[in-house]
Amino acid sequence: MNNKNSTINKKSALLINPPVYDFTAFDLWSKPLGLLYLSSILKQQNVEVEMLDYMDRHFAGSVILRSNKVATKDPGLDSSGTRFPQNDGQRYGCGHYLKTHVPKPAALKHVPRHYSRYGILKETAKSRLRALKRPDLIIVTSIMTYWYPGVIEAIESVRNVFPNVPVALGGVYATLCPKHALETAKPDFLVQGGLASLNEVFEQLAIPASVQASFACFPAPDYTYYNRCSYVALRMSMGCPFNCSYCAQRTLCADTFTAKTPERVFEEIAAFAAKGIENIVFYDDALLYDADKYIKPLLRKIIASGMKINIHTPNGLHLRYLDLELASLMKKGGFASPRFSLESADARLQNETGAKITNEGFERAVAILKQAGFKNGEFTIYLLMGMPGQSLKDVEESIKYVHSFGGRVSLSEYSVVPGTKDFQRQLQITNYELQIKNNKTAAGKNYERQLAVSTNSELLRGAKQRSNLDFPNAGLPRPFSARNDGQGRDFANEPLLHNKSVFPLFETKDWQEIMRIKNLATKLNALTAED
Ligand code: B12
Ligand code: SF4
Repeated sequence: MNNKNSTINKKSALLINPPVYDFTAFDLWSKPLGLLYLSSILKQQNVEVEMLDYMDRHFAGSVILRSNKVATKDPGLDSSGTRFPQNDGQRYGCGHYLKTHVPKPAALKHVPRHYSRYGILKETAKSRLRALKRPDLIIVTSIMTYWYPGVIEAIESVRNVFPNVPVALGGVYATLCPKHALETAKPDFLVQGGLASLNEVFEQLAIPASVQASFACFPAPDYTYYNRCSYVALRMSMGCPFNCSYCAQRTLCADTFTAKTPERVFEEIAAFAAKGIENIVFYDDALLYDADKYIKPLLRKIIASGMKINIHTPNGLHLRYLDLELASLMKKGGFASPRFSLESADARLQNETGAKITNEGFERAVAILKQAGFKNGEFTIYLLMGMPGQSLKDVEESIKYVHSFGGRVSLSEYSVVPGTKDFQRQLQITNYELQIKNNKTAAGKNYERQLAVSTNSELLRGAKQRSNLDFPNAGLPRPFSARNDGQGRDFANEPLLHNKSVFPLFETKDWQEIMRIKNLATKLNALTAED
């Protein structure tokens, strides 16, 4: 085949990371990693690829949308070759997005907070799109389910500029809410799950079906689209051996744990470090799993190479896999402020939600961290707030507990995520409540017993014992307690209600108490840092 023909026949794809609609958004090392892997895979198959990332914080200052021709430039440099500082005032490359206040959608009217659109402006995006050549396929990703308004906006914009080009939608929202996504965002086709289900995309782009799509064989993610890159996110592995009641990783990553070899991941990191990237961010669900085989050899290589990088783990690490050798390697290898998951210091909640850790395990791990050289305040512990059956008192006690061991606390507000055990339970409760509502005679004394039977959930029985509120309201998501209540508050069919800021399991009267507890965590963190 001559070169001219191969260029003419070359297929092209346009990748889109939509803007975000939310109460709050901050770039805590957030990149559309699925798309960036997909970009490398498509380029390997000789597909011409362009990308528009609405959430690129440094996009506004860029002169042209990067094309493949200039895409190999150092991501630490701007288009004129000037090196930019690795962050814009925030530590380790994190920072604020461009933000525009917008009206709250009906389903969120009851939440007393501003609602905003984050990301590059619609007009800027449109003019960038117009500067591109018509692709053969448009590939849109989606991250949080409750960010779907951005997906709708992106698909509408891209269809305006490129009518009749097929649009494929994938990612977390598409995988967890496929029916909603098909009906609401209306892509031409939807891809659920990881890259193992890429057949339809490959078909559109005339890629042979034989292409291997196991994560272990993925190339490095493609960061060539970014004029400035203050950090690089990647993964060593996909999957996790646990199956916690609030987590959808089994639905997203299938039931397998797959990892790249340490050699391969080291090469990826070394290549980024050579381009001036100082902050490496792991998105793994279980980065420390099977440590002797994966993370330990990787860290040994990083240490031996002498490269100076900071390693970040915004997705909490497993405390149970820590041993002294691993903690020492983490310290020497550049873990800046490792984040671990405890979620709650309440043994019963730990057990009921998946038993990934116990307090004994936590205390053992903290002792190891300290032995390895991590001081008080140099490690962060995630706690969940608002789990079913969890009272605010539980949260307060957990904060004090973590602090007493020298850990900084990062509070994560609980939300019900589709594709999880908690979501299924919630659905059962909601359906049961509806029955009660429609059949008043079933209410009353039988309610509690029937509820427990219908959900078969230890968790809910625990809710009654622990909460200060009167059952049956305790542990039940008030805003969701009736489906289709005329205000769109239907958590099963309205992903906006999966937003963590909705505080699904607390009543509005608790807001002040919630703020007090958040402030307590902040105050204790400041004290921990001074220790
Ligand atoms: C890393 C991570 C984060 C990072 C940032 C992620 C980001 N990019 O912005 C941080 C730590 C900041 C974060 C925060 C939170 N997260 Co989070 N996070 C994850 C995690 C572990 C990985 C997501 C990811 O990027 N994966 C990497 C890429 C490679 O995978 P991917 O995007 O799914 O793409 C794959 C395929 O779908 C495909 N693909 C992607 N797009 C497309 C498009 C097409 C067309 C095709 C063909 C294929 C394709 O390619 C990829 C390769 O297989 C997931 C769990 C998980 N295992 O997925 C939770 C997850 C997404 N997070 C979740 C939650 C709950 C949160 C928090 C709310 C936690 C909290 N209470 O504070 C916050 C919310 C932050 C906010 N601003 O609102 C939930 C989802 C909630 C929801 N309703 O959607 C998840 C699923 C975890 C869970 N609990 O089950 N998170
Ligand atoms: S251990 Fe973490 S990643 Fe694994 S299932 Fe539980 S919450 Fe999800």
